[in-house]
Amino acid sequence: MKIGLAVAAADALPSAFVVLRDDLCRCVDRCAALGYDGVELALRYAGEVDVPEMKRRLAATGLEVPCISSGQVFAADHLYFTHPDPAVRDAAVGRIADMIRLAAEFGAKVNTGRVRGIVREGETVEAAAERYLACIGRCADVAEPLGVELLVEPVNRYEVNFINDCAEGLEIVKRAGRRCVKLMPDLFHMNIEDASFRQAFEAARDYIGYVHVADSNRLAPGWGHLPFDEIFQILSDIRYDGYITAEILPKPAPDAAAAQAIRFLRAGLAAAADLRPG
Ligand code: LER
Ligand code: MN
Repeated sequence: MKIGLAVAAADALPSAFVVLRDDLCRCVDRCAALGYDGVELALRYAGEVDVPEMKRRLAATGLEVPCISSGQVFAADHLYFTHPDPAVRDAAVGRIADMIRLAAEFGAKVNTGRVRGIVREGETVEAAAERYLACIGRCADVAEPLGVELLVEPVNRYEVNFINDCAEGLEIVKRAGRRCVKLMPDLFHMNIEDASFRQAFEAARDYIGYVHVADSNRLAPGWGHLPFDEIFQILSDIRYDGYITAEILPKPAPDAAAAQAIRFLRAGLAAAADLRPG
């Protein structure tokens, strides 16, 4: 498993749940100094990234961009896949398609997170699901030839009212029926929505493309009350070998939180590997 950190540009809104807000290339240098393997870029527009300069920073540091995330497209611009207005859906798909083309430059995945949208008052979950699936299908048409995976992230009920737990995420991934569409469990949301970490991870084991980690309070792992020893063991048991990326709040201070996350996650993964039967 590799360890990433979610970051955003200096002007990102508070609704981008990231620990570092800085020039994106400087974020890469800061993550490298802390010992991370990768940097997840939380973007509003694909055009925020200076591709040649970012590639130079990645080559110089040996870091990767494993994922581009897109929550600000929903939170800042209110564009989403379940919207009743086709023009809004088209704009959301267009923004994600640009991020897919950007992700292809880096071998990254694209998290479609909150861009999934909501079930609006007076509408049914099924109507939302149908609009959502049509949009994900259009994104998959762009992503598949480029070899980019699209991630579906269950998000807790206090942020959206559609695709909240891993079972709902898994069902929609299966309904999408596209090999590039994968599930992205996030421990923070799972702690609210899923009855059992083990049951949820085991049910989804063949569909997981990426994992977000935070503690129960969205602070760095180790600073809340999630059962991390058990979670590391589950990830090892299901043979998950992708990225776990810390999506945490910049508290008590960005660098202290980022340092705690990498220290805690490296130690926990090493201990779980030691316990793994050969
Ligand atoms: C994003 O990864 C996330 O976890 C949400 O809470 C907000 O988009
Ligand atoms: Mn997340």
